[in-house]
Amino acid sequence: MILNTELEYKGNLFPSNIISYKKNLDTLSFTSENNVVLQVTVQRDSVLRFRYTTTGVFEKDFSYAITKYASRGYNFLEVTEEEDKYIVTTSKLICHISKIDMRIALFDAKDKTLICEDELGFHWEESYEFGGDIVKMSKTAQEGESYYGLGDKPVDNNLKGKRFENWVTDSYAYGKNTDPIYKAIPFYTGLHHKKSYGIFFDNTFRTFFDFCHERRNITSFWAQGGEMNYYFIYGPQMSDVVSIYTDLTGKPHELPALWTLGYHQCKWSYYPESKVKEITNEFRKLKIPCDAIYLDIDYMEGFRCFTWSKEYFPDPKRMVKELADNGFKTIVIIDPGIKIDKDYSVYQEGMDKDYFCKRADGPYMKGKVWPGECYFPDFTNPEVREWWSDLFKELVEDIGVKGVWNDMNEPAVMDVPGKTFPNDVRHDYDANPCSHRKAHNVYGMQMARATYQGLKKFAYPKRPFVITRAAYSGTQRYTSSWTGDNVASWEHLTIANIQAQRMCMSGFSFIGSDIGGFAEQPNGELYARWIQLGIFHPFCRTHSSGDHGDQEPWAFGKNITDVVRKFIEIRYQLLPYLYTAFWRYANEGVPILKSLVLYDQEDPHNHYRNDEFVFGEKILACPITEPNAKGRRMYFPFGNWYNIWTDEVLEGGQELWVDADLDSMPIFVKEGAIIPKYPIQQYVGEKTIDELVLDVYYKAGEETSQVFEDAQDGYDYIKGRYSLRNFKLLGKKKSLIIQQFKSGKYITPYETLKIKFHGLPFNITKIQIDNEEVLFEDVKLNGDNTIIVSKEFTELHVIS
Ligand code: MIG
Repeated sequence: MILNTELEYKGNLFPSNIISYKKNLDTLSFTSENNVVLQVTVQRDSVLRFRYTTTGVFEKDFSYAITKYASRGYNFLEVTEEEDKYIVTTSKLICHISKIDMRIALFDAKDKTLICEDELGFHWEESYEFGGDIVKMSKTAQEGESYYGLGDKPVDNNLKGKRFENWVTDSYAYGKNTDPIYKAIPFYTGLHHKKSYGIFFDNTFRTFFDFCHERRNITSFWAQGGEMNYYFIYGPQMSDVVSIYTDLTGKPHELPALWTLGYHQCKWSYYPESKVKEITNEFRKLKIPCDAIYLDIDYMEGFRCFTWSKEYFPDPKRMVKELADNGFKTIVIIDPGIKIDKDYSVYQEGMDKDYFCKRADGPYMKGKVWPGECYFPDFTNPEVREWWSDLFKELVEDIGVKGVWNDMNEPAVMDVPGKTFPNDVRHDYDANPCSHRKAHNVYGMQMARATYQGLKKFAYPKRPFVITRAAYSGTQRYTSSWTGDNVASWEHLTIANIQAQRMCMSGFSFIGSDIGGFAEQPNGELYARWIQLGIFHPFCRTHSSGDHGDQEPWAFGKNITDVVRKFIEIRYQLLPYLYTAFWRYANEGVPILKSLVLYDQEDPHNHYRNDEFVFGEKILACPITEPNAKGRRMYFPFGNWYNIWTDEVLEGGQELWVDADLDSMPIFVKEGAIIPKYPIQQYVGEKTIDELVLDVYYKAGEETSQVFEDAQDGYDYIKGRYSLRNFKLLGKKKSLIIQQFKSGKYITPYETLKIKFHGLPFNITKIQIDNEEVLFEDVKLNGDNTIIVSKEFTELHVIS
């Protein structure tokens, strides 16, 4: 049995037989004889919400995770009654609800196969200590079932056989299998018989998930309080499950400004101003592209948030401007702890307005963090969030800071057991007053949200940029994130790879790791290999604890600097490709990184792969995660793949050796793909883009590709000022056709496309654009099969 309390007063309790059923629009309520109510809400044809109470009445329905923009509505809904069960049918799902015990079974509406089935189903224990229930759910694992998701867990992709806990925790130098760490994302996907579904357990208390660990064929989840309240999402494609989960908990509210996808440099800490300048100038001198420079806690006066050290940064506004003139955006850290200091205005205001968290019996929640003894704003109070957002006025509007980094927002407290607030601390929880047991997992999320509101207000008409360490489901609407305090080890490079993939399949794509490792020191080889992985992460930043020496791209000698530069340049060339992937993520919830299982769930080899992943739609990457490697074996998913370094084509569905000395890495492009590229820039906006490069990879057959562009910042794209190129490629033995369908009102700054053909099986003898033959001189056809054509073409034929 699932044991999570020592207070076995009554043991597990179960719903008894259903005695009544009511339907109210999309919500069906079933009441049992012992007063359990199960509410089934049909959110969409493929999404059912299950909510239980054991007292006959529900508490107010409130969630920080679910966005008000979530899609709702279904095509078909029918409820029928049989002797032993109710049957709820939508166009995608059939749900059986057993009359004797409320147990659930879910089936695919089309082929009637079983997708997910309760074992004991919903059950609970009464919580003597806190009141309410410890709510539990158990389901039967299906034959060959695998499990994925759960946010930042530093374990292999497939979660089967393991148990996890969600309680956001400051986890300095965590390791493989450390649990829990910084994030609480109680969402997983199950996969069996080539069909995938997801479960989002929207409960902010400490939650637990067991995937066939305690009992081989049982998957269960439970929480220390609150409601059994979960969403069942049906695919059957895992990529659809993830998109639907992301739709439910929210896509980013705006696209990231393009510069945020550049390379970022960070350290604890760069100070004083002269050091910051030395670093930024070195980037320009060595021609290593970089867009952002970070100031960690030492920029403040005694670690007081919203202040500057007069000694180290006498004139921040001038400095930030000078950095901006050199192409650097300044990003500063802001922690939640506010120093207890009666001469400090943020503290005074917080006290006057009664905005700090308090203990159950009235005293303030006092805790030690960097500034010494602190109080902590209650970010679960909307009024506090509003106040907090206004505190950014000077930093952002006046000084010109372009992004804010929220750290320690688990919240972390030093020198206390549990490293966080005690359970009795009170929170507003948007007018649903509660203890820290319920608010803990969302505290950091609400801080990041308040910070986001501030940036949004004061950066306007530019887009906000926030980065957070702690997160709960839904935090992806407001901010980017990193994986916390990792270690400079080869094992951690592997962990970073899996964590980024896992976050992407948990609805949170704007993620990266501290490149090179935060704790301890990498050698040059490890740093270079980490950069190679890092350029394929949506958020790309080097960061280190700084107590062990330098961790800039040039800190490991010229050979390493050259490798690092080469890969950061690849990132900058791929910016339009990555931006298009972000647009798909922000628009449709499509994850930016796709683990192989998510890319192709039909191939059972993919169910246990960890290292290879697809970046965007078309690029397959696999980092080297061992020292002294000249290459590695990797698995290729089905399809044909071009090696980007050699244009050699490899057939998927097999494991192969790939050469990759230290200056290389296994990177492949799917055949038929059209990959857009910008010229190398030292920072976004350095150059006017006067030509878009399209790398076209021949395929015998059809393939579509997209390129999304806009002003790279600001909100005009929402009003239709974007440029979307939809390409359709059709390759035949002796010809290749590319059709272009354009939409959007944004006029790109370039007039021409430079098209580079890879793998053409014939020599070009004729070229037609929009059905007219053109002269080779006019398109500048050269020896490497590159042509230059007007960006407006609608159909391009190259013919043998
Ligand atoms: O107790 O601000 O994860 O990125 O450099 C350490 C100092 C506090 C932890 C963060 C790390 C940051 C560091 N912080």
